[in-house]
Amino acid sequence: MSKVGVIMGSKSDLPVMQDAIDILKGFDIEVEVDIVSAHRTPDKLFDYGKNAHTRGIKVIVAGAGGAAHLPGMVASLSPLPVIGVPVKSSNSIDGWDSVLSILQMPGGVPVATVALNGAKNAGILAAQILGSSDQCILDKIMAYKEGLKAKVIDSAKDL
Ligand code: RP5
Repeated sequence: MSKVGVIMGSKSDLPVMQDAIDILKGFDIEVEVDIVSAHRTPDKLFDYGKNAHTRGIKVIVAGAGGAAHLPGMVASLSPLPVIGVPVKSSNSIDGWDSVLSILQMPGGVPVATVALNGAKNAGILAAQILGSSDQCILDKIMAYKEGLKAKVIDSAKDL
């Protein structure tokens, strides 16, 4: 079965990254969660980036804050698509540091960057990537979108 790898630079990122884990599990997608620090565990980062695709992971969601090198470094090492989540962490100035560290990648090494603390959208995007070749996941995403639509229409009834 296809898996999504969710990694983060520190356990302190988990309250934000949990949104990606929850939405993926809601789509019944298997998630492998780990803490991989670009700066504190560089050897683990290299091992993860080089080997994630060999154990069924199809997409990587990587979150980090401040000098957020994890998503870009993983993207440089892995053939898999990488979705970056900028985290507003204790060492962020205002969050822009996290955003720009992940967003401004050089040509040839893409990281699909979501909004600050936007782990939920990262999870949905990872599911959509898997869904492009898996009808069962695609059906769940279409149902999810129908749910979004129904909520908006319901909310307008009370106005
Ligand atoms: C980054 O530094 C981590 O991704 C985290 O967002 C931030 C702070 O880490 P801790 O000092 O809380 O472990 O590398």
